[in-house]
Amino acid sequence: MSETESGSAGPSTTTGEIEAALSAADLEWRAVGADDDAFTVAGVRPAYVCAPASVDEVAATVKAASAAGRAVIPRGAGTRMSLGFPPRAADLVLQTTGLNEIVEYEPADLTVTVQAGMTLGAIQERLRAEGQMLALDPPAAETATIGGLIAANASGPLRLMYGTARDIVIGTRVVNADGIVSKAGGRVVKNVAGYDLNKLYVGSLGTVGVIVELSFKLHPLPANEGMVVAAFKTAADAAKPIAALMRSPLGPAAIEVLDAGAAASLPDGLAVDGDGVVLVVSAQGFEKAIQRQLRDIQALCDQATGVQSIREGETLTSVWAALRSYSDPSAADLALLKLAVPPARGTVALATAHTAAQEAGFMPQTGAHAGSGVVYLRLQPDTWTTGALANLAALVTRLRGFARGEGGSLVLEACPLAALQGEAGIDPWGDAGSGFPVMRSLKENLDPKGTLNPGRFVGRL
Ligand SMILES: Cc1cc2nc3c(=O)[nH]c(=O)nc-3n(C[C@H](O)[C@H](O)[C@@H](O)COP(=O)(O)OP(=O)(O)OC[C@H]3O[C@@H](n4cnc5c(N)ncnc54)[C@H](O)[C@@H]3O)c2cc1C
Repeated sequence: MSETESGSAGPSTTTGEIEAALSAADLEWRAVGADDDAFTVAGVRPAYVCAPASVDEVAATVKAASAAGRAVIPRGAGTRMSLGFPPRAADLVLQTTGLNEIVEYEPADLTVTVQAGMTLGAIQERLRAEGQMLALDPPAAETATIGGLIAANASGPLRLMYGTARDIVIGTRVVNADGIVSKAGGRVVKNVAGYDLNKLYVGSLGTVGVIVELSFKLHPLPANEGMVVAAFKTAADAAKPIAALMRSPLGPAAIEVLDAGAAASLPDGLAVDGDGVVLVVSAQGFEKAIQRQLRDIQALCDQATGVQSIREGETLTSVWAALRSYSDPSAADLALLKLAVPPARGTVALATAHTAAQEAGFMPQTGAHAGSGVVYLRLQPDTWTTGALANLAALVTRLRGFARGEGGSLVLEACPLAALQGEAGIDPWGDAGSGFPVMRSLKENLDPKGTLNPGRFVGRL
């Protein structure tokens, strides 16, 4: 694999080998022009783009690229392509959007198998007709492909109730780095013999295989929903009802906390200022159970400066939009830091991130899936000056130290390209710890030529 063009703005190869290999396999592709940045991956412009229309074509494409010793960048809708280091090489972008069909749907079995290029929005629409859903609610759900979401292990507020992708993926069909198609799991809920490779592919960032098909277990759509929205003077005040909720048998669907910056996108009348936070608790299920939950949750919020229950559809929709937007990585010139800490420390992590960001000169927007211990910090200064980039680097180091001290981690999920380069030189992933030699060995064995997304992942795998 050529590394000469690493981080360059131009095409990473100009040789004809890959053209010859793709043409020999009777595949369609196009060269990327010098002024075409639509497919640029973290500053590296690919030489070619193709959009295979079948699993066989994906396999033939990867095989051809591998034979030519060229790098393949899998791409869905492109909503999370900024995640990770710039690739060492990006010869061919392989778009999965041509794989957009439901392969098999059995409502009675509560399972579905879909092609990886379908959008989550299109999948949900089909399932909704049968009163069912795929229990994943990441940002950009309407436009993101299911393959990309699973490769990035994206999730949202409902992870508290349903878990994340690893809990609902039951089968994965993958084109491996040599172009061979392989399958893990299948269409029944208990079906894995040997290592559970499904778990490996989830969150592997397309570095060990191109996901072409996925099977999921499904959930019924909740019959009804209500929310309690409560304002508190500080995150510490909100921590008390959260701890009581987590110990209770109430089983809320989501427990979210937003600082003043993130709460600004809530509907009118729900915002706070200064160090105030808004706690949002969602209750889903049967009507009587919801009424009971809302009453009990409100009672737990006795320290709140304001509390209300929301049952009305339009306001619920607006609150959900705000809850999904604070972790959306797709805005331009955004730095998005994701901290993971034990759930009981979620509000402490939120307050720590908020204060540290202010001290670094930023106006933070901070939101937390507090019941899961996941905190997102959004920073969008007017311009990313050299000073702002240096402040970001120092902030990442400081908060990574904090998260590690809590037994957790920090990942930089989005940032301006300059933050990964030059003096700022931020590592978006951080130290993978003692498991890293095993990860490296896996990558070397599954992708010995470095064909798939080379250099993007943890430790530049
Ligand atoms: C070195 C390292 C250590 C980590 N340690 C922890 C930890 O101890 N605890 C923890 O909760 N989280 C940790 N993370 C964060 C990582 O986000 C989780 O492991 C992740 O798998 C679970 O978070 P999530 O479900 O919210 O996924 P998300 O945050 O939505 O996804 C991020 C994870 O998915 C993968 N990924 C990211 N972007 C893409 C993409 N575009 N395509 C394919 N894959 C992608 C990566 O594997 C990354 O780890 C760590 C990440 C790294 C890199």
